[in-house]
Amino acid sequence: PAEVVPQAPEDPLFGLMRAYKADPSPNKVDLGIGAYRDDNAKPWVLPVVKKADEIVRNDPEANHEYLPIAGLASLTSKAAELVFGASSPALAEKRVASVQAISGTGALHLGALFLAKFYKIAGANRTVYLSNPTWANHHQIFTNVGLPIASYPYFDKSTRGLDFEGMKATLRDAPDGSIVVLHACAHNPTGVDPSPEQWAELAQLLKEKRHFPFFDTAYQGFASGDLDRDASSIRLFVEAGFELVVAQSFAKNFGLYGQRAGCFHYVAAPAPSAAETTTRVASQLAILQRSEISNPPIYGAKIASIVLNDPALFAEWQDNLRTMSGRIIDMRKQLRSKLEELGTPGTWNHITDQIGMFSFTGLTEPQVLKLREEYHIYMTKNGRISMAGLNSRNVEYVAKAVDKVVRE
Ligand code: PLP
Ligand code: TYF
Repeated sequence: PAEVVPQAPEDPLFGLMRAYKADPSPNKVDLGIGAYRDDNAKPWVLPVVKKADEIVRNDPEANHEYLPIAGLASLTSKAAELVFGASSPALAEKRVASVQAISGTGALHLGALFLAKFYKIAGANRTVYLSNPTWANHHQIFTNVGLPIASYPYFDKSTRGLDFEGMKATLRDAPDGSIVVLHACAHNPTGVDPSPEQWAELAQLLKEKRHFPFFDTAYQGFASGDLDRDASSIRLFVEAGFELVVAQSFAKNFGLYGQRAGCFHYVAAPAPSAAETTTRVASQLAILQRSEISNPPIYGAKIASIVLNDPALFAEWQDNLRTMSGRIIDMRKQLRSKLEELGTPGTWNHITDQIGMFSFTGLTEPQVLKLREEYHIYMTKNGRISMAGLNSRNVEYVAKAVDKVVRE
């Protein structure tokens, strides 16, 4: 195929990372990639992950054998409890099939592949509706398996909040039985989530339209610091009796980015035959997994499993999650108050209203480029900043630079 392969453009996010690394300025600030940094701008190995890692290393029985096709059972069972709640009727009724995946991306891909192969139901539409904007990789993940994609309005530029009316109108007009991708919490890139009341309305709308919910949960516990609260959107839909799927990542909430730990979950709608349906689905997921990756990676899975299965370590994990989410919330407050003290033109309440890893600042592309060229502050061109890139030493510098470019 040599002569027909065109040069592909570099991934913009990784291009940004490279430009940051190459910048010799001592003042440079990385607000690009969505990875947690501590107050010293360093990656943070969660103390609980260090402990679990020690346990893995010191296990005299440990080896490097293959995991089963569906992954480490002690992980997938607890991962399901984490998303759906330990007392979820869906779990008790054996309506959940869980498969370990290559982090969130691999779980999304496995789900996309599963739907591409089996979502061929009379009267249902195969189009996948994505929020506008969404995590850029969503477009390629669904397109790669041959599913058509469309978008629903999500972000309201004027309020820098949710365009709820626009979202509902498009989902109402969409053909019945469309696939709808929803960010469970801490929407990437906007940091804007529906309220509990809005989630309830969405569940009702999707029910009426017989749409198929595909949840992406990459920030559970990372958004509010409360694992249950960050899973409440998914639990609401499960309670409403949907058949749905969930792509779950442990990259951010365990800081296990490069270990590629995650799970894919299928939930059958409540019915007398639901457990049997789930068994059939699990058998097909195993076949897809077999041809894609044979079996998932073991190391990060063991670490997450140890934490999820030990009550003391689990409590410590929750504490570590509160450390991360708390520092991010504190940075939101500081950035907003410094901009307000400077009297920077515009309103800045959205910085503290938005949640999770990111803030959609409203800065324009020329302002973003000026911040990069003149102040060595790196963010994506859409004005998204990774809040974790801010710390007690650079937040003032960033606020002053933003103030300058906004005034120009
Ligand atoms: N989905 C969303 C919305 C994300 O922001 C991310 C990571 O940034 C992912 C999924 C998947 O990440 P990973 O494959 O590293 O788990
Ligand atoms: O939005 C972000 O910052 C993420 C970061 O495999 C990321 O896209 C990078 C690599 C990856 C998953 C997520």
